[in-house]
Amino acid sequence: MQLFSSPASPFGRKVKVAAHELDLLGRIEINNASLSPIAPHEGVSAANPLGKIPCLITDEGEPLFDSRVIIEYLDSLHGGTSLFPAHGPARWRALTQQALGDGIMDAAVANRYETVLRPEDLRWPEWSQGLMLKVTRGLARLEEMADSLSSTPDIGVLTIACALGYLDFRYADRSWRSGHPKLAAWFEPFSQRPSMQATVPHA
Ligand code: GSF
Repeated sequence: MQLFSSPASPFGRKVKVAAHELDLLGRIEINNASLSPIAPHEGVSAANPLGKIPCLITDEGEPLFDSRVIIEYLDSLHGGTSLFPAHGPARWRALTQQALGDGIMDAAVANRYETVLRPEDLRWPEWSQGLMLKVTRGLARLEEMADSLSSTPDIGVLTIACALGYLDFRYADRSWRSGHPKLAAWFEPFSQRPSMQATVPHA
């Protein structure tokens, strides 16, 4: 399989962490693609018309996107313990945690485009503030639920961990740990997992 991703992509990291936890990393060749909404990557756009990473090309040549679909696919190949709780409240909780982590990453990535890519004279501070308010509120919710966050990986907590890792990478100045002590205490051991250590984002 081939995975279009980049070392900085939080959604790509999500897929890599999942692949690592599922012991499938050895079957995936990583194709690093540098791209942005204004600088698409030809190979990625050919596979995913949305022009986004991560995008997985299966051994059968089928392109799969986005991170949610790719991880479900990898999980289906695995056969062992699933990253997706099978049913009941645990399943809906994990999927909602995934949605929360994805949403924090979506807002943080969009704000990065707004504040780094967009020409300075076209920037709109209220838009940027609105995006970062989603991050702030998301962190507050995570702090409230920190006691119930699993210390073993499932689709929910691995997404949350990638979101927090992205804040460390791109928004270190915002020091998310301050004001979120329980969340920080949960993240500390989780971030030491080999899957997380092997995928620390970089430029
Ligand atoms: C989001 C992927 C995404 O925003 C998923 O895979 O779960 N819902 C999707 N990817 C970004 C890179 S990143 O920040 O991980 C991307 O490809 N941006 C380029 C663009 O044109 O938006």
